[in-house]
Amino acid sequence: ALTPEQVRLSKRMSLVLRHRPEAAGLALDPNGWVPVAELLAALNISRADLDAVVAGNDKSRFAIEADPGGVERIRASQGHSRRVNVDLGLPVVEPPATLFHGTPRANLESIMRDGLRPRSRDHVHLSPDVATALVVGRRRATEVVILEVAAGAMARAGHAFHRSENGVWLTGTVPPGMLHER
Ligand code: HQG
Repeated sequence: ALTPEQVRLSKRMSLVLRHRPEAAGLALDPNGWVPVAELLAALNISRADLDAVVAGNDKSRFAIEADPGGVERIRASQGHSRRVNVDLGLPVVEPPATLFHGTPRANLESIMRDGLRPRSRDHVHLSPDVATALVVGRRRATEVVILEVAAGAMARAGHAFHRSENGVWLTGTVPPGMLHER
């Protein structure tokens, strides 16, 4: 588990790599990557600090790889704001028949009317299992509902699905007819 200080750093990295790179004086490339050395300098942290947070992260939120020139780069695997305009370049993949979404019960009426919308993010985020969906919903409220999403039917109707490097399912919107409360 991460120390409280490492959790704070992880949240700052999420902010910078998903939502507000400019706040740290950074620019992400079109696929969301930034050179590791630039991130270290911008956040004034050591490589050991970074590696501890990347390796210890409960959801593997960050990915590090070498770019084609051998320079190490890092990005958030999912969760980006639409305003940063990142294309993760993930392939369209066939989803399982059912995916799940955990949300505060207070959202239910609106979701059943309008469907699931990405709001400020790039995609609607869906979970592969109920346990994960519960964790996602409980970030925001104690009373949560689990929605079953007819992902297989959506795919057949032409909706694109992607799976992030850390196993989160991403799609554009979920129409109300493809949802029901579990
Ligand atoms: C709700 C975390 C009313 C939606 C998680 C959610 C995930 C509606 C909230 C990732 C609605 C948006 C994303 C509608 C959607 N009416 N409410 N029509 N459509 N909503 O945070 O899925 O920890 O943008 O149900 O694990 O909660 O950051 O989405 O409650 O993977 O790595 O609007 O964030 O990952 O909230 O979470 P979010 P989310 P990290």
